[in-house]
Amino acid sequence: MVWARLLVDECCRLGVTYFCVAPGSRSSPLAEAAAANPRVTCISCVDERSLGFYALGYGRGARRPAAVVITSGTAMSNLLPAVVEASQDCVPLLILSADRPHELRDVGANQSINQVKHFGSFVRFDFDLPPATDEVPARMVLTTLDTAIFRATTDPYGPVHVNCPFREPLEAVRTEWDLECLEGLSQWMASASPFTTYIPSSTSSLLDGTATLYTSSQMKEVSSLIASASRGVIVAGGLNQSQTTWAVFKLAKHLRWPLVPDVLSGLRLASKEEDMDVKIIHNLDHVLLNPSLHPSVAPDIILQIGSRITSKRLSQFLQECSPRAYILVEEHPYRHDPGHRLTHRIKSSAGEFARFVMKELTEPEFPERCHSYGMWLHVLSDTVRREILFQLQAEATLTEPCIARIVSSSITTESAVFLGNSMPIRDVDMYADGLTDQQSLLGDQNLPAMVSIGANRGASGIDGVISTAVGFAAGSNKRVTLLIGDLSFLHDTNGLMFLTGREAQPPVTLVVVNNRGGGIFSLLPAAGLMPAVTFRNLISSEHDVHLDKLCHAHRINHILVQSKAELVRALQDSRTSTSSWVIEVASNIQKNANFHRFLQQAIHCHLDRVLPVLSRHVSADKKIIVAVETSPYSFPLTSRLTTGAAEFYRQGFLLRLVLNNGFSGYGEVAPLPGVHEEDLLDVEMQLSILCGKLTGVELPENVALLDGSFSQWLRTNLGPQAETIFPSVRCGLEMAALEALAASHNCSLLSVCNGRPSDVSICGLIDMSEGTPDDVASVAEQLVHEGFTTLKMKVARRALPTQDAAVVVAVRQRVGRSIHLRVDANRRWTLSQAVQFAEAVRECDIQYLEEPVNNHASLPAFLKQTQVRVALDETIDLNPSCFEKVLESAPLGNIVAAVIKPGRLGGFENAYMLCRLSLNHNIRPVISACFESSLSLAAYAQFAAFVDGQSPLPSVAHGLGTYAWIERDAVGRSFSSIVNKGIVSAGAVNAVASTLLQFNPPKPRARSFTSTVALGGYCFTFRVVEVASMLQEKQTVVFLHGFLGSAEDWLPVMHSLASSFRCLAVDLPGHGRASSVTGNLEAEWGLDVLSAALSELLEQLSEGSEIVLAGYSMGARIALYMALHKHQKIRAAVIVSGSPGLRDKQARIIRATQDDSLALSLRLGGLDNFVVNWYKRPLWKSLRRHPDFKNLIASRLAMHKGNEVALAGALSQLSVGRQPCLWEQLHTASIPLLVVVGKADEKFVSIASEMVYAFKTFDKGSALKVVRIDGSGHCVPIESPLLLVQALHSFMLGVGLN
Ligand SMILES: Cc1ncc(C[n+]2csc(CCOP(=O)(O)OP(=O)(O)O)c2C)c(N)n1
Ligand SMILES: [Mg+2]
Repeated sequence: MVWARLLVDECCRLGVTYFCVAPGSRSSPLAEAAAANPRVTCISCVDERSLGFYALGYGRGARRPAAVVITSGTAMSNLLPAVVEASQDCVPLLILSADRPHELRDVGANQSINQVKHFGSFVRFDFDLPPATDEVPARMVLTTLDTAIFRATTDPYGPVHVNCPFREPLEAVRTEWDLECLEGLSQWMASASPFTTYIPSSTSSLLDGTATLYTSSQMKEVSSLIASASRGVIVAGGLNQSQTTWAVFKLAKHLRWPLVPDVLSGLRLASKEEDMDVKIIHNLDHVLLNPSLHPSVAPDIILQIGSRITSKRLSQFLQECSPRAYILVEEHPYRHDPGHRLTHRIKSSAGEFARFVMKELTEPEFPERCHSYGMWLHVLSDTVRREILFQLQAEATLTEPCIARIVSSSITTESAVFLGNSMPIRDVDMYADGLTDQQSLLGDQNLPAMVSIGANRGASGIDGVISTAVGFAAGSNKRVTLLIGDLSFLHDTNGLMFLTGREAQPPVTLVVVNNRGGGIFSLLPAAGLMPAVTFRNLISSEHDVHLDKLCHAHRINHILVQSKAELVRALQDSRTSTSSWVIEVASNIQKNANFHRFLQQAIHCHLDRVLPVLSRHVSADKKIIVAVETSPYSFPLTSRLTTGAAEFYRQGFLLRLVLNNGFSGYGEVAPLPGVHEEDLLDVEMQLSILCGKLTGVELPENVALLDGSFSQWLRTNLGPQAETIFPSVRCGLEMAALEALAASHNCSLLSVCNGRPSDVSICGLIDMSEGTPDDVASVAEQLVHEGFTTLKMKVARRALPTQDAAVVVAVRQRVGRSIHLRVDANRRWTLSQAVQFAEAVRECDIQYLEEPVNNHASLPAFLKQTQVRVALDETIDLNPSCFEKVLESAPLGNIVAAVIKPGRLGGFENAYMLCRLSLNHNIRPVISACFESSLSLAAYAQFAAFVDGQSPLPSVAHGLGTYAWIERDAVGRSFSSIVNKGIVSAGAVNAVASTLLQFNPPKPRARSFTSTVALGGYCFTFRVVEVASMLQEKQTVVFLHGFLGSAEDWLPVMHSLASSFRCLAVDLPGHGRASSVTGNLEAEWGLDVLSAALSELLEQLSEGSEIVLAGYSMGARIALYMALHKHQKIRAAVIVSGSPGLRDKQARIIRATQDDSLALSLRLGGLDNFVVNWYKRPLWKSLRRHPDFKNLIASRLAMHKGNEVALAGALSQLSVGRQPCLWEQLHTASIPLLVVVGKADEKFVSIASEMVYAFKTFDKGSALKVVRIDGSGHCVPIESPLLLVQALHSFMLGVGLN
């Protein structure tokens, strides 16, 4: 009765209120329900044939269906003539036939015939409901009827049939039902609307194919629902065209809703260079592993575009999260609603729908209500993404998730990918990363670059996959990479025949994950519940087929790969090959199942660890960095450093990072000679640029996650050059940032990272380069007396290893067995020396020997020969990837500790990654200092407490005993004062930073002035910006900017070089605020006239000293011209992204004309248009993605507003087409030239190579040096000042300046 009433009620809600009821018993529940419903009109007739025609007539007249209620058996057969007519003439009609339940079918039961699909092809929709039961959600009855009526009433209209089996008793008697089956119905019960509202799109104009109008009030309802969302999410299911995908992307951007992409949407593998306005949630699937997060990630409105979702976890979550509305947009009319949850079903293309919503909901009415929800999803997904990356990297062997990741990373936008069913498609969905810049070969249009992607997900068969993929390659005319399982491969080996003998068709690379069976089944709960043999033979179908021989039979290239590196190489090789390849990747079902479980567990734990920080990240007030200042320090040491450096003092910089909330954090940058590659001057230059660049930037709370978010933050704000920050600088910045956050929350660095305060034990450090064994033993005894239980001694300091050993033996005898003794050889011994030492201290029970040998290749041999426990230090400092190599080759178990120095490794985040890597191998991390001040020691102690708290192994003493070397500190309260018996409480170190003693940031030193040069009827007024060196008698560097630029472009570089050079920058005519040319205005002033004027200016500016002239782009051409015209004051020239001009006369004429017309467009079309179009050129591809780009545009507009005519003049006069070609003169240069180009600036990279060639031809190569700057395109001074400064500085040193 419940179902009958639901059916009748839903009919009424859908406008079907006219019921034609034939007599019968089985149909009595429906008849009764119809009669009981006040909205229903019933009519009856004993002849079902007549009743059918009567209903047909009603449908013809009303253009909406009548419902025919009919009993089982031939009663319904009598409806066939009416159904046929309705079908042929497109008249809506609904047949509700009662039936026997399944157990009474085909058993000779009375009045029972086969009613399923009774009307054959004459109905538009046909469905056999299950017998009414409480085991199925009741809403399924409603969605079935909604679909049926929709199909009956949309083109082509026609009859539909719902077969309704009823079990006895048929009369309305009370039975116990589990009310759970009514779940999800409350909204329906409270309203008068159908459960799922179907909305067809009506194309009003077929001619242009775009103008689709949704006029219905239902669409108004949809748009107001969208507008009311506060936790709206767009789910992009399988979409099959890039246009569709972009429509979804634009819609997400417009609504500012987070976008969850399925792997088949194209957006899951889209470019990683994220448009900041769209939050793409790549890893929601794994976020959902934490059920505790479900309430906070649950949306209130789901807008799903494209119905197929690969992830079962995501699909289930969407079914169960009870949104206010669940809207599905899909072009076909079918019911894709496995959970029976859709509230709105829009039959439409994504493009039409997106256009409608964007038109309906315009910007001002649409506040950023969903912003914080989107942020939340994004930070969760992002930290999961990083954790996945970490775990995949940390696992040395090639796992199936890693295969999916490597394969997805090998695809470019020029190729396509096809995904086999079972685990391949799921692994790519879960573990792929977005495309990198190198993979996006199609240029950018402010839309994400995407690869074409295909899969057979209609029925998800493992059959015919190879054949489909080869056909996909032919159809899309692209090289295809197919990722496929071994069983799927075997299922379609005939498909291999398509790979040979196809003329001029794109090749296919088949990556076969051979786990020798159906790996997917081992991931199911049933796997462990069945006898193993049954499972192997009948479920996972394990086999031992030789795939190589199958390939051989088909004459197809085959390669077997076992490791990450081999897979990467095989994919690279196949990409450049013109034939198809089968890359067989060896895997193992059990290992794969274990790794999947491990990965999911790791992500679960990771989320637990980071959640408090993430919650703060989305809820805390915005923190803006208002200043980053540095102050140099120098403090005396008690004795010489153990690194062997000669000095008795320590130098570095203190860093203060001030936030807009008034709180500050302090950091320390102190490169240690002999340990760091950078020196003080290097870090000073970087700091000067970084302090400027980070001012005004938001400091997000998630930098405290220690999961890679700090790196991401640097990259977001500094662009690719962030990778080039020196480790000591990076560590100081991170320390200051974390301390500033800690200060804002009135807590410690430790708790800002969500660590628990605990005691940190510290190891006493003994320098034993001098003194007798007895002397050293006395020092050790003293330290033990102070409370230390672990001591570390520097060995390899004496002439013979046996002498070092003698000291260790003496110490051991003096301090007794209860004290841990470590020794550190700092890679000073050969293998045989180290072995000699190890033999001599065999009885000393050394905790570990750090870095025994001078070459890490001989470490395995040392471990084999001696059985001594070893710790790694410099080996991991030099290159963390060495760690993996050492672990691969060394017998495990004997490497027991890793010495981890945040100062050397580039900060806490990097250090923590290494800690986790070592912990994965049961190696204990020992946090150590590089002889920094107490400020760093306090931070390191908290970090050590954090690491101990995350480690499953018992903690060991950390290497912070260097405080004993500090004689006078940079902070008032020294670290030594809080160390008690070799232990420091992480809770107590908090106070150290607040007692900073000296902090004197140097004042900014820029000024500007104008200088006038009169020359042959012209009067040039130049505005000059000067950043003076603090020191006297320094060389002068004069900078010239590029077109549209100004002297200010060079300020970061100038500040950075200011401690070594006097730096000046000139505004070129037409640019900047005050520079101008007056006088002979009719005549042309070209490069030659300007150069003469600049020569005169240099004369004025030089103050008698020589000058280095550095120019960028247009400025570079001027600098080169002047350099080649032998201006006597110019000592050297730097050409950044510059060229010697055009060789071909015709090309020069064309270029001059082009520049003239550009100049005209600037004058007529205005500055705004001009600037926008100028930066759309391919030359600026990487600049457009640089974080400074938006500011750059704003400053260009502000700088040149009102100055268009002069600017246009400069564009014409200084056109490459008007300047003389300098190629032939290059070899005449008599001063050193430095040519700098961005590596991504292909055009100028090749110009630079040609310049070298032009030089070499005349045997002068040594005077022209080319530097290619990593991570930069054309605009090097903006994109990569950090590396540019280094290049300039070393060039100037090289040519004997400074
Ligand atoms: C034609 C067909 N038969 C059977 C299935 C059921 N099925 C789904 S996955 C799978 C195992 C696939 O094994 P493999 O291709 O090696 O992938 P793996 O599970 O190892 O990732 C099977 C038999 C199917 N989807 N299609
Ligand atoms: Mg398999």
